[in-house]
Amino acid sequence: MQDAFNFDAPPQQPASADGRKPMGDDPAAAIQQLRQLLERYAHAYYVCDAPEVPDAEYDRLYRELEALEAAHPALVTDDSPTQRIGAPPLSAFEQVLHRVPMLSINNAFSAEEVEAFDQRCRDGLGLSIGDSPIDYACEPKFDGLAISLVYQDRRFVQGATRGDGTTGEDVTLNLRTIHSIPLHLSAKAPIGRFEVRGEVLIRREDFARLNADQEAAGEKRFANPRNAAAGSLRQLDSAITASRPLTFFAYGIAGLEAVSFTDASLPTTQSDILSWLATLGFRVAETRAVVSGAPGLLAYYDQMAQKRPGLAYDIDGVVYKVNRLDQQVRLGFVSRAPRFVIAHKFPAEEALSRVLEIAVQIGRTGAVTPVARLEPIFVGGVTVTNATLHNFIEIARKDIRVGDTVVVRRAGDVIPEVVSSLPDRRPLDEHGQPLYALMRCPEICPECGSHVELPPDEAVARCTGGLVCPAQRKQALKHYASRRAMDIEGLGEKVVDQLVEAGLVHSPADLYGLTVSQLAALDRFAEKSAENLVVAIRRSCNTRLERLIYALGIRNVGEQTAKDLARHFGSLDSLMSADLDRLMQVPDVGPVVADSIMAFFAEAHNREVIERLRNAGVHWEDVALAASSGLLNGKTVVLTGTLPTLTREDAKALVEAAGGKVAGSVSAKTSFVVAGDAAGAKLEKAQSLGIEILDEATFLQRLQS
Ligand code: 9MJ
Repeated sequence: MQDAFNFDAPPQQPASADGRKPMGDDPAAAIQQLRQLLERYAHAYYVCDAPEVPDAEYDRLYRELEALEAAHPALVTDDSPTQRIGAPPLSAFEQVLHRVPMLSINNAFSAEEVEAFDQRCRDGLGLSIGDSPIDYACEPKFDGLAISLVYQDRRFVQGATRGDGTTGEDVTLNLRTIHSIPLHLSAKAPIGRFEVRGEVLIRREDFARLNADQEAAGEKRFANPRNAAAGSLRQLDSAITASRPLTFFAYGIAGLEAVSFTDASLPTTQSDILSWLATLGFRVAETRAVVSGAPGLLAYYDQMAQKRPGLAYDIDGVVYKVNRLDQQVRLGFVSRAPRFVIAHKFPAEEALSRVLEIAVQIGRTGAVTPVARLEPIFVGGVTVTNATLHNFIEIARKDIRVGDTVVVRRAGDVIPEVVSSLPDRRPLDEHGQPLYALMRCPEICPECGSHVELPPDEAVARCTGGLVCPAQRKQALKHYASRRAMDIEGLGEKVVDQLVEAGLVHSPADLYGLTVSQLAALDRFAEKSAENLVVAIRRSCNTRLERLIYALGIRNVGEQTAKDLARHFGSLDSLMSADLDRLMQVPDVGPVVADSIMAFFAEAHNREVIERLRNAGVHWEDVALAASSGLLNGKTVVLTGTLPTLTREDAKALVEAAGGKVAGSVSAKTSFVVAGDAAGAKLEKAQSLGIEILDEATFLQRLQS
């Protein structure tokens, strides 16, 4: 159990903290009370997803029950919560003959087939055009294993798999370990024998955890939740089943006609049955609905297709059932399938194909991704010819090679992926050896020739050619121009796309050669915005070292690290020539960051980009060097108006880097004022106090002096 719990639990009685009455010397009554409490908490946790008490409280009561049962073995019954941990292993499963066969249901794959189903039901019920539409109960189609649970006088006595529909396997001991299967039913349930039908499955988050645990234990991962559920239910050792996070959803009953109801009448519709099962303590689909006619069915299908990715469990379609049970009886069966039910399947999410080639793709951020080129395959509702293999560790783990027959998965709008390979269909050479070797991660980026690095403990390899790699060009330029980097106003995502696509810009240095007429020739570019952009680009020529370092887009070097590096090294040249030891002297720079910096400057491409920026007139060193000189130690500076190239933030940083302080208002203590356009009251005050006033150019000169 996990820790989130609901504090709205019913008020507790004063008798004890958990509301139990003292039982004196009556162990049977004490056991009974403990079981009831534990069942209530387990129901809240496993069926309602709304825990009433913290796990520790459940565990405490559970241990108390265990101790009492150990002291009084005669009082142990097989419906006690302590019996969910599994029984001694079986040598084989017994066969079970289903008293009421577990029928298969027909499938529909299109709206036309659903409309035809509705028409068949109408015909079967003798309804004509003027008659009302049929009401249908709609449910998700769980992608698990069909199970039948027999309750005799409210106690769970036998559970079986569907098998061939007539005979299944007795998996009672395994099913007993599933917390969402009630071991006995409340007094609301009828006396006598009836069956609850439903599906055993593993929820997605439980599946992810299960596979992580499998991996940690060095065991094989399961291909999907359905396989994991099937494997778990087929264990002869129910202790193994008990360790698996299985869930049961109920969707029907069988044999109810034969039972006697004490305080309730028989349900008359499928939707009543589901509500009734919920009151008996079973989990039923939250997303069920009653709809009218074929349009209602199709609307429900669309709704569920939308909801599907967000559901806690896998579904492979929806199920439509004529809601009224009397109408179901009138419709009857045709060749082992009920006429009143149909499953409307989602397009299959998995299909087989063959790997023709494995290509390497470089993502916008430099991630090196192997991609399988496939024989075209229709899966998830579209034809797929490429599927991701994620990374080279995954390729090795799944052992996927060229020529292999593979399972391809396309779930919803998610990128298609290769899930697994069928090794026995692998093409072999004349010596029985695989025709193709396992593909390894390339050392050189196929797009730009830069080195590919695979940081230790990381699955994803990356091209180090950020600024020069065509695959990363747009992303690198967007970052270069961004506000916290070179701050080139007007050079946003769309403009970068246009510039790259028009072949005008390959690397950041190309920006500085752009002309107004080149820009104005681009789509949706007015003369004025072209002029503004050229001015903004020119302005960025005059920058600070830390901004440039950040703008280079070195992996693992964010804004703060860029600042730290600028302060520590003072010039780009000394940063570029620093070794690992020197880099790691910078506060907060560890081996990973230091490695990224070394790898970046080791690339000739990257050094060339920097050289080209210098040649294009971008400068950073001088200002930076002067700024760290302590020239303004003890000085107070006031900034006012709009400066021609520096932002307020930059100017402040320069003053501070040189040891000065920036004040918000002018006073006799002000050392000097830096004034730009539209400077107002502060400028006047400085003039009246006779304080020195500098423009930006003089201010920068002074820093460099
Ligand atoms: C599933 N698989 O979710 C039925 N099912 O009803 C639902 N299967 C079914 N109903 C009658 N929701 C036979 C099978």
